[in-house]
Amino acid sequence: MKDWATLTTVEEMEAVTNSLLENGKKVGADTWQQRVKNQTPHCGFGEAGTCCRICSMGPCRITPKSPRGICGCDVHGIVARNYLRFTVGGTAAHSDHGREIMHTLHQTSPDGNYQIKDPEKLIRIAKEWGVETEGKDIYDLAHEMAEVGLMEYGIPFGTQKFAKRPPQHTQDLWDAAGITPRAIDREVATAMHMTHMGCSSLAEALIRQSLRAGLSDGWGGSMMGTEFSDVMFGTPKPVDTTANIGVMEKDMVNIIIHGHDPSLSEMVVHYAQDPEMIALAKSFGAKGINVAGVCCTSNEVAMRHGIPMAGNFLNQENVVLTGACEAIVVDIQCIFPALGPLSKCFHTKFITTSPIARMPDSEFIQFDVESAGEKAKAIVKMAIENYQNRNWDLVNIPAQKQNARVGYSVEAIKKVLDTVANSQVDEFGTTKPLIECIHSGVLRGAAAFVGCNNPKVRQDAAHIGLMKKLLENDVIIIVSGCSAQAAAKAGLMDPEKAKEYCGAGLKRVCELANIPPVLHMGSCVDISRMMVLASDIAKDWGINISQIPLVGCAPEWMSEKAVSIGNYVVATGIETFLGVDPYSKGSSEVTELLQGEHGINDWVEAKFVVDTDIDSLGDKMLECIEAKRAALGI
Ligand code: MSK
Repeated sequence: MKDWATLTTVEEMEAVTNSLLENGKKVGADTWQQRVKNQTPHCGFGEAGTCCRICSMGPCRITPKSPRGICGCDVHGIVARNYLRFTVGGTAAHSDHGREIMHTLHQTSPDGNYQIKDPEKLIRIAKEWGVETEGKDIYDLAHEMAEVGLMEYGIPFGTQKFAKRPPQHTQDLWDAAGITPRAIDREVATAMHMTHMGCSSLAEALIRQSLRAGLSDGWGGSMMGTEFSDVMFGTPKPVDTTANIGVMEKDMVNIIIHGHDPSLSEMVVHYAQDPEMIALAKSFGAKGINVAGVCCTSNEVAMRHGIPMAGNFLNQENVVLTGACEAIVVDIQCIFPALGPLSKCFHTKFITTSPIARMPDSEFIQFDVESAGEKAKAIVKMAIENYQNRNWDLVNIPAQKQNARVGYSVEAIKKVLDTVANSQVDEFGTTKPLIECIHSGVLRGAAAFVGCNNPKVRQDAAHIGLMKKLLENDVIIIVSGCSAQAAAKAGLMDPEKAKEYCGAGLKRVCELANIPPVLHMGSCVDISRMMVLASDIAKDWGINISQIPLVGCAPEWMSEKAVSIGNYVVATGIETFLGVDPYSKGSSEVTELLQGEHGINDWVEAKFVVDTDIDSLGDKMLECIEAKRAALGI
């Protein structure tokens, strides 16, 4: 096995960050590294989940001397209520993103700002939902589907349409556990009602609702967000790009897009390629316009257009610290409010665009479907005009960059693998070649990496370290969110370099299929793609999802969305490994429910494994994969 000679190490990335922090010191910039120090140590009650401030009799904090809150709720009820509220914050955010996508779909038109780029996918989903497609204009169908999809948020009776996608066995488990998701908004409202003062304090019921709300996200709001983004912006196919801070260009106007909703970023990308805008940039002395991304917006446009990825969650301040960022344009979620004051230390324009994410010290340009083109053009123009305000003494773009091949939607994964196995493939391919590789032991299994960075974990070290361990052991990796960017920055998505770090079986598969061993499946909303892939593998193999040698992992997660994701991944039957505790350790009962053999494991055939020792977490992931292989007799 080669050493990390051709990859970028965490140490090298840290050295680059340190040089950027030095840049920041020159202008008195405040950064998260300093704020973490200011905030440490964290509140022990908060970390254990044992503080309740749901009503105004408290806040109540549980200790051995005061084992119940003023209302009499015990520690298990308090921790479980906090856990459920933590979950539905994420469910609401993800699903509201999906709702916005459905509203955009409703306003698509052949000559408007948004069109239908994948009509076949729209028709496929319409048939799945029982919507008549024959003889319909594709835009009429899109509008009808948008209305049907929007009803999923508030439908008064029945359950979610996409909840019919997984194998029957999974659906039966959900029904038996009483967690099949109903209307998305209802699951969020029910959770808020259950956790209101004087309602549920039974941990088991609260955890059950956490799973149900999570499922309404993963097999509801997020899934619609993904599927209909593909319909409007195109289903991703493999495309080459670059990653890490070195994607910023010294002599170009740098526009950084950050957030989640592709409706904004697609438009910014479009206008940055407009010859009129490029000519304008040149008139200001720049060589052109360079758009690069941060966080999941970056994943969206990298997957569909090969737009370079400047970094993940904890790199968002780094792009400003280069002194070469003309504008950082954000939409929703995972945006540091710190970007406002930080931008003011440089010439950078911090542009917020969504009423959902309003921030001080930003320029607010409200983005909407009708005026999207006009607004995006104005934003690009604003960035170009700002190029002349750069302080060249502060420009520091470290030369760290790796090649990455991204764009592995479920459709793309099936097609690329099936093309290797069969000269004749049907339209979309199947998962059978992947199953054969796992069955024969050429691949030991698969791991789905998701989630964020968290200053509690050395940035990217857990993502990259765990991936390296699994690759060496012939475990293929699918990845999304900021985990994907960690891999890309390191070079693990470079098909040439990364295969050298794999075991012999995985290396052979990568060579035959011409793929990297870490397959980029998209943004955090796109974890729904992973659910579809797992579901298709189970159906093609004729086993249950929980039997597949497949594990989920979020080693550096931090957001409420990640908790919602964790709930739906585990409820789908995939054992899920976490490197950060979800504020549940204060209750033995909740810990047992989430992590024990006879809690949620009895309901959905999977559970959480929490271990902050990352090496030990990796060992447990490999053990889990091998145990599943042994149980299958392979
Ligand atoms: S952006 S939720 S830090 S993955 Fe989706 Fe990254 Fe986590 Fe936000």
